[in-house]
Amino acid sequence: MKPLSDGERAEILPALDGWTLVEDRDALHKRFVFDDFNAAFGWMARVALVAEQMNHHPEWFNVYNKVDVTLSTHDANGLTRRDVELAQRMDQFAAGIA
Ligand code: HBI
Repeated sequence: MKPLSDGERAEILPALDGWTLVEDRDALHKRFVFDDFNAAFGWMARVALVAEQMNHHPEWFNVYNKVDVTLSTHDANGLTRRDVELAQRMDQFAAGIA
């Protein structure tokens, strides 16, 4: 799996909603905040099914209504299109548009 090129990064990353580059590794981070734990965990459950279908899994940490997510591709030791795709799916679920 090839990491995103500089051109792809310049094009794709600014278009992601609220995702930032992690300082000490080639990864994306976003904190999702939900109304309560039920909403947070329900979102995680939906994402988990998609992650399994994609065979591409998030690194995430949940406390009550917040979920901190870090995306990177282990096999590429960096960001790939799979991370972008999963980030977009996560945003769609969180926005209730999917
Ligand atoms: N998830 N984020 C991420 N990165 C990977 O490289 C990855 C994964 N889930 C499953 C997976 N790779 C498998 O292809 C390998 O563990 C065999």
